[in-house]
Amino acid sequence: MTDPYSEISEIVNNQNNWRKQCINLIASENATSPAVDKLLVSDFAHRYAEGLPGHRYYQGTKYVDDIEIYTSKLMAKLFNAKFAEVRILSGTQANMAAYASICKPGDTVASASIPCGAHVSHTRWGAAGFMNLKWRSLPFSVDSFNIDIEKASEQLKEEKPKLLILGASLFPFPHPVKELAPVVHDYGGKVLYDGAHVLGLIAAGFFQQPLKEGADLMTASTHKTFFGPQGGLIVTNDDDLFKKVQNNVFPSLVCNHHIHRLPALAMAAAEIEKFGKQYAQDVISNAQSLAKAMADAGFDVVKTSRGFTESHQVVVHVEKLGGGKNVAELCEEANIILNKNFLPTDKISPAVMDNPGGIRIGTQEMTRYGMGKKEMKQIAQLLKRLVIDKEPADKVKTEIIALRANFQKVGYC
Ligand code: DSN
Repeated sequence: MTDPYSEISEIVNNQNNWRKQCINLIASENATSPAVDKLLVSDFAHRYAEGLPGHRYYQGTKYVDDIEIYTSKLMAKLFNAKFAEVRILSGTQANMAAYASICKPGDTVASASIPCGAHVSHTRWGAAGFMNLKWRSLPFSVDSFNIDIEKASEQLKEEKPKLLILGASLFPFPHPVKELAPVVHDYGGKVLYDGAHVLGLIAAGFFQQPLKEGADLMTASTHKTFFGPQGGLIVTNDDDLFKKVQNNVFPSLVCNHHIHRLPALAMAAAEIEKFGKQYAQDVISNAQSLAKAMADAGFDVVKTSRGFTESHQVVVHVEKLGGGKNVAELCEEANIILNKNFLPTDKISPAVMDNPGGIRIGTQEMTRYGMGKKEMKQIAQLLKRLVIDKEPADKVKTEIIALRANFQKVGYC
């Protein structure tokens, strides 16, 4: 290596420059504001502060205490919760802290299956299985694209899983928290809501209010519809549960909680507090516009009696267009970034594992860059020309770069 700084910078610049020319429709990402970016780099990045404010195992932590208290209070306030745990580093880790606070090895958890939207950490293939929890999948209705309330109630009453996990990664419609929480509470179980995808919408008062509807705690990541730095979150109103969560976060799951995230997270929370309502409204209405425009253009978009979507997500069947893998790769060639996704109708086999039947699209990042209904229609047309009409990717890419060039500034801040 002759000049490591230049070589490393070149890779970073390649990423920055390329992504400025892309339309990013990955549903689990977002862009941070200049203020959040600026606050992410500070002396906090070099420090340790094991323990809790006022009870640390290190000296030199008085300002860590200040920022941790400030951030926790703001996050709790945003979700009308008594407590917020902000030291956890990711959504999966947040789920692990929740599982450890409620379950013992060998206990059963129940969630949707992965094709029906669950995050892998809810299941036997991810954190739940890793922690020696048994996993049961919940019945799902393809028609309502949601957990089947009646059948799930019966199953929960019969099997009495210690923990019901609601919330999802493929998540166009609110989950039945208020319908299923009483069933689980009746036999002494607990309800966890994984709000990673829809956290920004929930904070703004949209989609659903899981704690109010009966969830015992909500876990999340902080960088999807909630446009903060990458990290995790747990909120609850339950004193005992919160103490357990805190004790599981440290010393079990996190020693160094990457303190430099916290000022950036607090800033993002302040932005959500001020601009979140308008942002969430725009994200959802953009998702609905994009879904309709794609359906009008000939795509097989998931639609129920409630419409196409009530979140940032649009779900599309692409089995007849080459499958999720091929469609996602073709889109990437033209600078549209989205992901292949299992769908509830997929019959799992090695071929489907590689090339599932769907794609998942999210409008939260392009909304933050200022795109609206007009641009959603343009994106639907560009997708049609690329995926249905099979126009050359290079030709479509030129138009995508031109469209994106007009939307470079992060808004709602
Ligand atoms: N993998 C993320 C998603 O795309 O849903 C969540 O962790």
